[in-house]
Amino acid sequence: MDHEAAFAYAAEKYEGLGVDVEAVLAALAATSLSLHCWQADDVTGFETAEGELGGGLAVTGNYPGKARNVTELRDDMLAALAVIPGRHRVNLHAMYGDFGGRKVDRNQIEPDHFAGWVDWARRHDLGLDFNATCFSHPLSESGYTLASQDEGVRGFWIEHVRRCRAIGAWMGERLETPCVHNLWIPDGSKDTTVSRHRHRELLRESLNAIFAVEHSAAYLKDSIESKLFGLGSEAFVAGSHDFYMSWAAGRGVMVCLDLGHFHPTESVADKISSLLLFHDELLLHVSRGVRWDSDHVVTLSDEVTEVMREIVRAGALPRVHIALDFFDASINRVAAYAIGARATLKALLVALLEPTELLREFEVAGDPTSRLALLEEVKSFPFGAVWEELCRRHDVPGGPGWLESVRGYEQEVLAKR
Ligand code: RNT
Ligand code: ZN
Repeated sequence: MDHEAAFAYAAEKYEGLGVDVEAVLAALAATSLSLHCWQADDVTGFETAEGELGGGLAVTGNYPGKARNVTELRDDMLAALAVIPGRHRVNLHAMYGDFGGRKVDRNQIEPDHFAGWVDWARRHDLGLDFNATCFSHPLSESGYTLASQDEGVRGFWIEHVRRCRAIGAWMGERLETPCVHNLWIPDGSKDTTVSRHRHRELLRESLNAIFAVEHSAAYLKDSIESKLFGLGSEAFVAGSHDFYMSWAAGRGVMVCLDLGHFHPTESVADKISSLLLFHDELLLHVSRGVRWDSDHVVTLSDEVTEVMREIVRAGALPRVHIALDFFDASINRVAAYAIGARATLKALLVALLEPTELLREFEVAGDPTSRLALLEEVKSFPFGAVWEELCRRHDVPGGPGWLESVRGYEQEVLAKR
């Protein structure tokens, strides 16, 4: 069967259940992922001092072709974007500034250091998102930054994050699309601390000081990201989910749900409907933990699909920002982007193709038998043909053919590094 016939068959099946396939394709095309720059260089960044990756983050693998500078990293991201259907955004970390070989400490960064990124983003019609970098630095080695008991250390990081938010707002204004600034800090302790309350009190003070500076919501959207534990912060993490959820509520600041930052049996999908009732918007870090917060490349899993379903069922797709967060150095890094981004979009497609209205009718009519039967049946519906149609409309290979283009780039560019 050729693609046209396969798509027509698929569309007919979904439409038979009341799903508007054209509307689904339009909703997908209107959704941008935020592609994280740090997969291309194993979370290294472009600062002059060769800092070790810290903050409990670890990248394993030594696949050849890691991006070594800003030009290589941009080229790699474009190579990835070329095989991802739709229009997307790029997510930067403060340590990826264009510092021109000069030592610029984190409390000295300026919009100018990101002017090259803004020009590049404009040329390629990409939005930019931003992150303060509160790890891989001598002043984060104690394990504490914004929750530190040392006033000097805390002051340094408050200044850094303030500058990052200002840079984000500047990017949003320049590119005429609000920049999502996400704040994640590594703060915590390897072993039992008797100062949980004190550290969290200090973190609250730091956040109050940072967010006392207002930026226009048209340019900047703020988010704070919790975590459960990290390497070296197994016993205590100051920025827990409870802490940030409480701090953010009513303040117009989003919480970020990273799929790797919860207990392995905890459902992140189940959090969505609650959070959406008390927060205007949400940020997702789509990641894949394998036994722990391992940041594996995202795949089309039940977990990711269920998160997408909960967003779609709540009618909240425009209120949720979808960013990717993984780093794998054991496979081709450009392919890693493509695999993770395509899987995330496929999960969203599956969610959008759900015959939710019909399922709700069964539910309201008190017919859980039909509800379960239909939920099971649609699992084997031909969503692949709709995916291929999406790719065709965006001039991107629908099937495994995308890998040929990435392999070509590997031969021409990556292998020569
Ligand atoms: C760390 C957080 C955070 C980082 C990036 C590099 O556990 O997930 O989002 O991965 O900021
Ligand atoms: Zn994250």
